[in-house]
Order: sequence, then structure tokens, then C-alpha cells
Amino acid sequence: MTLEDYGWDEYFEKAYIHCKQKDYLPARVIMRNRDYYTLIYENGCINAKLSGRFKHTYGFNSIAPVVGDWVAIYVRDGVSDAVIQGLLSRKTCFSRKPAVSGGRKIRNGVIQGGETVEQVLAANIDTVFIVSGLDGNFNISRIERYLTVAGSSGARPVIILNKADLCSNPEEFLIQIERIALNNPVHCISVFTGAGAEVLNNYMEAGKTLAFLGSSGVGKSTIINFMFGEEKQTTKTTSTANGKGRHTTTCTELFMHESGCMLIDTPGLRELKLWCDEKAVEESFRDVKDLVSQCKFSDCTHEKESGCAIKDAIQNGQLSQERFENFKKLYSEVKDLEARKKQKELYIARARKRERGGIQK
Ligand SMILES: Nc1nc2c(ncn2[C@@H]2O[C@H](COP(=O)(O)OP(=O)(O)OP(=O)(O)O)[C@@H](O)[C@H]2O)c(=O)[nH]1
Ligand SMILES: [Mg+2]
Ligand SMILES: [Zn+2]
Repeated sequence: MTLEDYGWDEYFEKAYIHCKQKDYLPARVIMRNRDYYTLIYENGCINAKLSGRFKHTYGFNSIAPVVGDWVAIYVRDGVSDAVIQGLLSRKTCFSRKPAVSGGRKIRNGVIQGGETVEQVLAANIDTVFIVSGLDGNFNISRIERYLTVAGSSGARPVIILNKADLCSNPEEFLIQIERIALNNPVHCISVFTGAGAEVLNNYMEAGKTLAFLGSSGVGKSTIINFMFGEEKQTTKTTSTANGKGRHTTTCTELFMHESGCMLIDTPGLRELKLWCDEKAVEESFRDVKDLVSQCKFSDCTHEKESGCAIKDAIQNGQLSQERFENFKKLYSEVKDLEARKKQKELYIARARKRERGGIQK
């Protein structure tokens, strides 16, 4: 296997110039378990850790390498583990604001609190499969949220509605999702019966990286096993009747497929808080944005005004009330995120100034 087989190309060649040094080698992260990494490099697989300098420089920003990243490593003679010295700039990355644990508050439907940092889930993905189960787990607003994050990741989003065998009217769900997916592909499959699953072959292109994201129990690992025709990943039955899973996959991992494409399995996400800007929301809701621009008044609140294109569209069934509500919710979430980012920048700038003795405490 060569680095090219793993997706190394001109883009990374150029990015590598910045961290190229004598004795360093490029490698791709295929597994990460906290501080422990498994990489693929010119001589095969190797375990690795971050260098002290890397941790010191990037540790604070949580910009540590993730699965799919390309890194520069140093392999010392006689030492089995490599040391990660640098991270190559990413082509694409799927990021979120970390899930809030404890002390969370909901204001106007938006979850408040939690650290204002970027948590990158996987990098250098070409196609991101947003997997949802056609069982008790189904939720359109959640798919709209995933589409927003996926759109901002730079990867091409594809929606997979799995477990069609558990649903009596999958076509109706397909129509509903196609409406909110805008031009992104939507496929309805049952990996259990194999119905519709052959569509996955269309995405298996050599050198491309495909990642599977979605809540726990939707069947991400089952789909990966299906694509391999063997059990690569452990899968488990969902724990409750409402279809919620119990996190069977616990770490993100990249697998090389015989077709030459790479498949990334990820642990189910309990929560996907936005880490993107308002443009990402405007893009994934561009139908809503178009309507807003047609309102008679540029400052229309879409409540009482005459000539409101949003109200008209909801009335004539062109736009659902739920989609409009979710648009507003995600929009205020990114606004809140932007304000927090600014606040944090200010705080850091002040702390730095204080450190230099510029401001008295
Ligand atoms: N009926 C039915 N069950 C399915 C289908 N696909 C997966 N399952 C079942 O759903 C359960 C969860 O599947 P997993 O593949 O472990 O789900 P996952 O998304 O990887 O979950 P995490 O690893 O926890 O994120 C398993 O019991 C699977 O057998 C399907 O198409 N139909
Ligand atoms: Mg899994
Ligand atoms: Zn309006």
C-alpha cells in the first residue's frame, strides 16, 4: 500500500512543505484513543503519541489530530512508537461544539453552556453519510442539523435512511427528507434485508474517504460490515423500544476497503451542537432564505406583516412550520456561538495583555 492509496495527493504534498523536516515522514491517522494514535505510513502501521511541543502549542485549542488527518511523524531507530510532530492543513473537517454535560440550560429552544471550542470529529472526508433509522429514532430536525454541519465541513453530504424493513411507509419518509435535503442525495435502505443497499457501491471510489455519522443505534457499523461482507465492527441491538442505542462503537476508526475507498466508523453522537457560521445555516436552508428575501419588508419578523413570503409559503404548504422553526433555532444557535467566540477571544487577549503586564489585575 502506498500513501496515495490512502488519499495522499498534491494538496497534502503542498501542505507538507510547512512541516517537512529532515527525518520526518508523512502519515495518516487511522485510529485514535485519547492520546494514543494508530497511523499508516510508508512502512505500514505504527502507534504514535503527540510530541511534547505539539501538545504545548495546540493542546489548549483542542486542535489535536483526529482520524483522517495527515501528520508529520518522527520515527526514531530502535523505538517502536512514532512521535507526531505536526498536523497538515485539512481539506475538510466535520466539527461540532462539544456536547454539554451537566448544568445545561435551554433558552428559546437553544442549548446554552458548554465550552466554546471546536471539536473535530473526523478530517479529510470526501463523502459524509448522515445515517438515520426509519424507526422510533427518526427526526427531521436532527437531519437538518446534520446537513448544516456537513455542509460546512466541505465534504459531500449523503443521507441514508436505514432500517426500511421496520417502516410500513418508507416512501413517505423519503419524500419528506428529499424536500429538506435540497440537492443532496437521499437513499432509503435496509441493510438487514439488503434492499436498496447496492446504492452504496456508487460511492466506493478508490482513494476516497467516506465517513458514517449519526445517532447511536442507527446502523452505522452494520452498514460498514455489510460493505465489507464481514464483521469489521461490533454491532448491538438497541437498548430501548424508542430506538435509542447504547453506544456500541466507542472510538472513530478508518478501514481500507478492497475497492480502494476508505470507510470511517464513528461512535453515535448524543448531540450535534453547531460549530459553523450563519452562512452554513443559510446554505442548508436556502429555500427559507430565498423566501425571506421575497418578504415585502426587509426587516420582516414573519409574524404580522403583510406581504410576508414565509407566512404565505407556510399557508400554501410550500414550507412547513417545523422547518421554519428549526431554521430560526439553528440561526440563533450560530449567533450565540459567534457571540461566545468573540467573548472568548476578548478574554484571551486580555489575559495575554495581563501576562505581559499591560493590565493590572
Ligand atoms: N431491522 C433492522 N435493524 C438494523 C438495520 N441496520 C442495523 N440494524 C440493527 O440496529 C442495531 C444497531 O446497529 P449498529 O450498527 O450497532 O448501530 P451504530 O449506528 O453503529 O451504533 P453506535 O456504534 O452505538 O453508534 C443492531 O442491532 C443492528 O442489527 C436494518 O436495516 N434493519
Ligand atoms: Mg457502531
Ligand atoms: Zn416575512
